[in-house]
Amino acid sequence: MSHSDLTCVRDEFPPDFTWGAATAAYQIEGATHEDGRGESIWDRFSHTPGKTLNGDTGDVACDHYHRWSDDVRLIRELGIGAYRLSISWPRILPDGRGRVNEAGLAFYERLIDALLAAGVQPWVTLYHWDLPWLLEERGGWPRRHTADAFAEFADVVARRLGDRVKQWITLNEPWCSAFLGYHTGEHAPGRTSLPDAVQATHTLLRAHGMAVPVIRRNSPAARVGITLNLTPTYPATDDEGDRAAATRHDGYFNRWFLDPLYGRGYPDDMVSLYGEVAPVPEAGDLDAIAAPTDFLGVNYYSPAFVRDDPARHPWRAAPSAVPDADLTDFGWAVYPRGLLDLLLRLHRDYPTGPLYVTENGAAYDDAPPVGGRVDDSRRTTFYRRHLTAAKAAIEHGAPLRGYFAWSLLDNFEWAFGYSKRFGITYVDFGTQKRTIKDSGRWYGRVATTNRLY
Ligand code: IFM
Repeated sequence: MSHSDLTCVRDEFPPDFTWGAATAAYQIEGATHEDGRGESIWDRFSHTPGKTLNGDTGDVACDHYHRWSDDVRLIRELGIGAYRLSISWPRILPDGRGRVNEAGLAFYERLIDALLAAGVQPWVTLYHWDLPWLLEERGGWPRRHTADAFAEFADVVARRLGDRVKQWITLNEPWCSAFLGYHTGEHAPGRTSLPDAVQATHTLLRAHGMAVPVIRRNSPAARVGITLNLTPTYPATDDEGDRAAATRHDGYFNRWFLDPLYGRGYPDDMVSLYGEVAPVPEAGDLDAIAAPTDFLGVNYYSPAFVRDDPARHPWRAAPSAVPDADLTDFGWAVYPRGLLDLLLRLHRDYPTGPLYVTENGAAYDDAPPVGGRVDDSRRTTFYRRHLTAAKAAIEHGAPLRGYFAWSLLDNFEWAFGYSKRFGITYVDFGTQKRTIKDSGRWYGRVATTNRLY
């Protein structure tokens, strides 16, 4: 297929295509000390000097905990039929396990009921990075028992919401939880240990696999999946060294998660590279991880073009410029072709079942509203180009069934605080006023008419 194929796809999407927007609890809710919520690793991390830009925290964020009904109205106004949210673990189990906080469950129950009443399908992610702090104190994700705690959390939530929520995502982007949280230390809990990070991947995958049957038991009509941040990886040149570096980089970001999820165990090349820090699965672990799922969630932002550099970790290759790519204000290369390649590769190499793009979007430094409008044409172009790639993937056979814009709202962008705006809705963090951006109006039109403009 040539690059020009991206310009000649038909503009209509399949009739039952899911159109949504996504958020995550810590990034929007605020109210971190209210109604019995416990502390999470992100509360602790963001309150540690030097860990986030400008010392920003999620204490208030978009104040969604208080403004949720306005936000449901906003989703309705946009015209999108699905909303992906995450559940704050410490709001439900303030100590990580044991004591259940009824007020936390009641909050999500109200929200889900309001979404359903508005005709919006809730897509619920159980873990989007806010591990209860007490579990981190007991060893966090590198320790096996954290997977048991997650299964307990999944049970409590699915028991309460399982009659109404039909789409469940166990984990969001376990690569980030493990490697940014425990190896580079850029994310909470901020540890810098490779062995911890690699062990964390194993516990996270076990946690996913243990939660799948728990959710099914409590929510028999539900569909259950996992969301991965997948990085299509290309060698910078055709040089053998660069090609081998790209294979390792793909192993580190992609195959390390995909292979065990689809029953192949950890990839041998990566197990050898990790050497003595590679996890040693116990009996039953790999079967549990490979629990059959109903869909795969794919978060795509940018590709990796890489070259060999023996001075670096052998698996994390040196980055190289992405050819002919504009950059977002985050400095991420805009490369829609990567989404097409990724979806086709998943379809070719793994028995994923239906695919959903559960996040895709761009950070641009939007100016505040003028006359009730936010002119963010670069973001609209970003979405149009990526949706064209998504449509091309469908036409080439990829079982893509839905797409979620990241994000419904400008929000707390982790270590970058409030400096990066990903929203299709502008949030004035001083007044909490929401203004649908031009990209949001455009996306809403696409969602309601099921075609590209
Ligand atoms: O904001 C994040 C989100 O929480 C997880 N995926 C990537 C987004 C943009 O960085």
